[in-house]
Amino acid sequence: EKKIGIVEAWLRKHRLQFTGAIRHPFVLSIRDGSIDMASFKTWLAQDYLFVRAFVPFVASVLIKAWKESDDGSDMEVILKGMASLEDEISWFKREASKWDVPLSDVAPQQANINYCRFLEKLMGPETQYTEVITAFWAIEAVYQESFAHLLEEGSKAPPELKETCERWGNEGFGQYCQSLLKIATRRLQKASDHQIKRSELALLTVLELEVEFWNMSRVNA
Ligand code: HMH
Repeated sequence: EKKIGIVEAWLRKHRLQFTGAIRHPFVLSIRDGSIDMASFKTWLAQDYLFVRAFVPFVASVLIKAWKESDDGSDMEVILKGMASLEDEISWFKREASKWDVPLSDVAPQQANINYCRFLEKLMGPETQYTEVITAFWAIEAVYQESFAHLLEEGSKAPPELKETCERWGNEGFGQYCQSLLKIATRRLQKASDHQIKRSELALLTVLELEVEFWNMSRVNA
């Protein structure tokens, strides 16, 4: 079995699911400028809760890298990503106060609860590094691909959402995603068929959960 470029092969195989996650109507509504700000506020509050739950998930990936990785530089990539979440949480708080979104009374919606439950499963000791690093890359890559599209030519994204688009669409974040992809690809090359299968399933689960997460903001518009 040829295992080189396995993630790229999966993205080709699951192209519809991937496109569904990175070209969601919510994201496209930002791009064409038709976005309803109530939807944006819902997304903002829910994503704040998600990112808070994402911190312990990334911490668990870091621990697995330390215990299971054959390459010491993995830990540095993950640590950098984890450190940037501190700034991200501050940004959510600033952005929420700008839009008068009270973060203290936000209750997680079902799609958010489901996503966080999946993260918790990945955090467990029974889930191996190869699978979690693949899921980690996928989670970051969906946001990177989604928001980078809003910075590209032809985007009519409202100026007040430019900062949001740049947060995940910027080139540095893109390079960070490439680093995660490189780690995942390296691990998958050495993985058992069982781990490969599980990692592919984790990717598909992330894509579904991301679509549900975007859907959340539209339902409450
Ligand atoms: C739902 N997926 C979701 N929120 C995020 N902030 C990211 C991915 C990227 O970290």
